[in-house]
Amino acid sequence: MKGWMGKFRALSLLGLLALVLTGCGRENLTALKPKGYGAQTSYDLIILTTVVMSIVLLVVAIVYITVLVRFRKKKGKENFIPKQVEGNKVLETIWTVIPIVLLIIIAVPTTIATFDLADTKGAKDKLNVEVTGNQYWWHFNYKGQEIQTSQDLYIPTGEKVYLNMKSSDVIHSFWVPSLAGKMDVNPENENTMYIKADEEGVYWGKCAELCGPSHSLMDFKIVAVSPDEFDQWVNDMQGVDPKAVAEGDTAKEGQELFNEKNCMSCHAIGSSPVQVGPNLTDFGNRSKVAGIMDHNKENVVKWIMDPESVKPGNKMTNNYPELSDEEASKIADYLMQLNPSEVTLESAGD
Ligand code: HEC
Ligand SMILES: [Cu+2]
Repeated sequence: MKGWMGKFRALSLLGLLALVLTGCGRENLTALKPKGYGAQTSYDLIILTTVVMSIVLLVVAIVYITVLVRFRKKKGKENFIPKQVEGNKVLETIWTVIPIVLLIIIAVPTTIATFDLADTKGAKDKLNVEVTGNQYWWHFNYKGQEIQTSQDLYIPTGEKVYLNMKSSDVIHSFWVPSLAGKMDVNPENENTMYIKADEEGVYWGKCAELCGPSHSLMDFKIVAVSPDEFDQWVNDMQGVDPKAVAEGDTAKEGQELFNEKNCMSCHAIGSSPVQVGPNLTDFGNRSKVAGIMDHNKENVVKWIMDPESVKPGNKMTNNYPELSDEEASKIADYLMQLNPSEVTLESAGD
């Protein structure tokens, strides 16, 4: 392919790619369909700046094309020089003042939104959750509630929920595009933010800071349920007896194996603060295994037998005794039974 045809081809391919990629994204993983206060605020700013910039683009394009057409070299007028307007006070004033006005139109709402979204003064008598980012999963500790959980963060709709965020290892970034902007999660200092969901639903979250080989697999969910359902969920979670004996022979054996095989040194069931690995109190209620695989027994067994093949570099690999398929299957039976609440991702509409 030579000359302009080659360029044309590359260009049309690029255009096609752009078209196809705009189709990417999930309903509950996009900043362009805001479902919460922070995301709505950011979205409004995106629209405002896009409108202002489009007007600027349009005006500049019109002026540019007009000048190009009107003042180009014409036949018979090769030596014609248009009137010179250098130093024209009116023009200079116009193109100094208009950009200033446009910048003010953008800056004022942006500054107000920035302070508003960082305002955590109201945190005291609201729901506070301590969020910990870990390679490659998220932990949630409901302050003063004796509830610890991982992977899925349940919140009531219509309320600001305040997050105090830290990392146990490297820098991560907490991002639920449909609900709020990103927040870095650092090992040294605590960052704070709040989230507020308008509607019930399951909102997908991602780690947005490269944190290791399984960074792109560090997914989590925000499960927004009605305030009543949330109260019920809190009750159910607080009522969990970590020592309750599993139902059914295999699950019972699985429970014993879970205790024998060192799983407990990293995974807590109940409100114990151990968090080397995800808290499994409501593991049976989750929609994913390890945050990414479909939630079924087969995948639980797969994870227990070979976590490395699912999430390279995770901290569970090689840190527990070897298990047979049968043992893993029994443990999976036990873990799938850990479903303390009727309030689940399904009741939030997932
Ligand atoms: C050295 C600590 C450690 C030990 C011991 C350990 N795990 Fe894990 N486990 C982890 C970590 C860390 C993760 C999270 C991995 C990730 O997502 O990056 C995990 C994840 C899991 C998950 C997925 C949890 C979820 O929320 O989806 C299951 C299930 C699990 N482990 C079961 C077990 C079982 C069963 C045993 C015992 C045979 C065990 N683990 C032993 C650290 C450990
Ligand atoms: Cu991360």
